[in-house]
Amino acid sequence: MSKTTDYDASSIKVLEGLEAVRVRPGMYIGSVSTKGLNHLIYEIVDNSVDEHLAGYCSHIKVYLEKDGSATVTDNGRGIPIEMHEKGISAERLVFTTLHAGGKFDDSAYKTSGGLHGVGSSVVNALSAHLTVRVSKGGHIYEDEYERGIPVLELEGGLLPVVGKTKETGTSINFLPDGEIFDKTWFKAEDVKSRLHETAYLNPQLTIEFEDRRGEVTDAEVFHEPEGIIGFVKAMSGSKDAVSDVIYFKGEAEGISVECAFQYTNEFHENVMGFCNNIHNAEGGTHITGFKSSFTNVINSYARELNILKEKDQNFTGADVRNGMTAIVSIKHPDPRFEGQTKTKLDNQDASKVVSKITGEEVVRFFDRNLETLKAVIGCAEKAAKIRKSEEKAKTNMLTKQKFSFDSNGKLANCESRDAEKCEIFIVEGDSAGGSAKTARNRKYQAILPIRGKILNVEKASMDKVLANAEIKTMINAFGCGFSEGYGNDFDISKLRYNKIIIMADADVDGAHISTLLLTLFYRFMPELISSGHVYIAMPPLYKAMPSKGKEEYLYDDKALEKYRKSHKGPFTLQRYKGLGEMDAIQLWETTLNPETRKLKLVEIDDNFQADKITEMLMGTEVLPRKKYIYEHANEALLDV
Ligand code: TSJ
Repeated sequence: MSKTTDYDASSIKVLEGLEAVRVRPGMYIGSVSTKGLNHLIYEIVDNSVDEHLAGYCSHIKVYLEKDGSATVTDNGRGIPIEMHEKGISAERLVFTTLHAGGKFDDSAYKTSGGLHGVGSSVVNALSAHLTVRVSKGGHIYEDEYERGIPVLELEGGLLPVVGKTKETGTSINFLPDGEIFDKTWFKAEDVKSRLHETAYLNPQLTIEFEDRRGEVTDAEVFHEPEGIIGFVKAMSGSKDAVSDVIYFKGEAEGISVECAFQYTNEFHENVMGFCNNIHNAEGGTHITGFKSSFTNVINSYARELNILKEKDQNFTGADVRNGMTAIVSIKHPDPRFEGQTKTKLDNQDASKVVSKITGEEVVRFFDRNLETLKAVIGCAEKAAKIRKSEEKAKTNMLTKQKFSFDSNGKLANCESRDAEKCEIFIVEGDSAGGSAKTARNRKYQAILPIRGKILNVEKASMDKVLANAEIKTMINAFGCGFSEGYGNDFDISKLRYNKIIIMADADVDGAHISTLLLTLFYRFMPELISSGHVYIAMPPLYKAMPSKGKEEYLYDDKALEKYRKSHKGPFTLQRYKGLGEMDAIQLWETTLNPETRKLKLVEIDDNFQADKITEMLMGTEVLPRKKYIYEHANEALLDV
């Protein structure tokens, strides 16, 4: 084979690879929602973080530009530009070959891990336009792509020089492709939060952020020399601290482990796992190693100190972690992932190593800090006491529930037991609930009407939560139980419905009800959200009825504006004040029928941020909530 044919063959392969990304973007970046869009930035930034971990980069800049593009710049060595074996520059290979990211990378710990760490070629394939600037050896080189395909013809495979510089580094500017993404507006809050997280995990790194899209530029610098200690402090926030932040690290079998934790007077635990600086939303072996070892250590101390008597049962893991915020961050040379979203660490050696180091280091600390130990055991005792009284309440409630459940008959269940095909609609108001029961497909669609506002679980005590009729019915209907600090009885495999759809009016009250329900799910059944089972129905605001032609449902004011512009001739406009105003047929067409309805998947971009925001929006403190609401008043109400 001649050299040219070789090149042609490889370039065809490249096109096929990038095309696969464009056909199924979700496979590579999770989704084409705002979450997937933001993910493009993280994919690019992670490359610069790799360069930092290799020891060559101290600054990263991330700019959201006025034209909707994003620019990521680092002061590393600059992507290699020299000719590679196939007569194509190394830089081109990076941007056109799937999984090429690690090829030139000699650092032991690449950040890329799991489903999402597939790199720069994916971003390139999903960008309408991408420009690369590499500064090295006194020159600035440039290359360009459109939808993943190189724009420039290279002379002998060499990149054009566009300027001179004394610096080195890489700069990427990319514009996400509107043909691929639902919306192409990066969400600055989410991007900032993730960059901040990256700064905590890389204490020597400085990350500059600028949102240049508004009238005034929003600029922030993230530099967290305290590392994960600072991260835990931020997670604990203003909560009443029971202990200082405790920190330890260690290394074994080529795996390095770093942990920081703190206790506060709160009834939640928040333990976050990271592997090679990537957040593991579904946890995994490092987390189980940490938890099991920690539980053992606390129980042996409690026995030794005679706080647990011979007849007493051990504290449960959840008791021991009552009030704990913790980060477990490991570096693993060969991470494997499993789980619904491939974010659950699966390496068995990680569990062993983390467990061993945690055991040794926690004992070393508590041996020298008895007061802290006693305070921590105090938190566990409090939790155990509440757990025991609630176990009683729960047994009572579940036995009672079995009776009231069938007799009060509020839930109109579906006939099928095939969870994959079943849906449950949680409907605001008895009247909409009634119409929905008539309109639904009874085989696969269950309807649960709820009256008015449900209890705000963020403010209520556990026994109040469990006594609430609406909440009981939901827990019972979903079939998976619930989890809270005091024992995890939640089992997602028992879920009876593939989709849980919140159906509330498109007004302030409706949004409030949605928020209350989401708070309930987030606190007591978080896996429902993280594994993508929770949706919000988007009922239309208007129906346009032209004197000639077909009726049309319009879902927001933008759609109405468009309709007014494009529609010729007179039409009557009906405005829906609420779901209760629709008859069964309209309700079926607009909100129930899977063919025509609009649903919004509820996603949580960042656990840390979600936890903070939930607490702020639904908790007892009023001032921070006011501030947040003022600052976000112009955003879409349901854009969770
Ligand atoms: F991947 C990417 F193109 F998206 C990207 C890569 C984006 C950004 C913003 C930065 C980078 C990047 C890559 N920054 N630094 C590097 N470094 C290298 O690729 C590099 C340079 C030199 C050597 C060497 O062995 O000399 C090795 C590597 C991996």
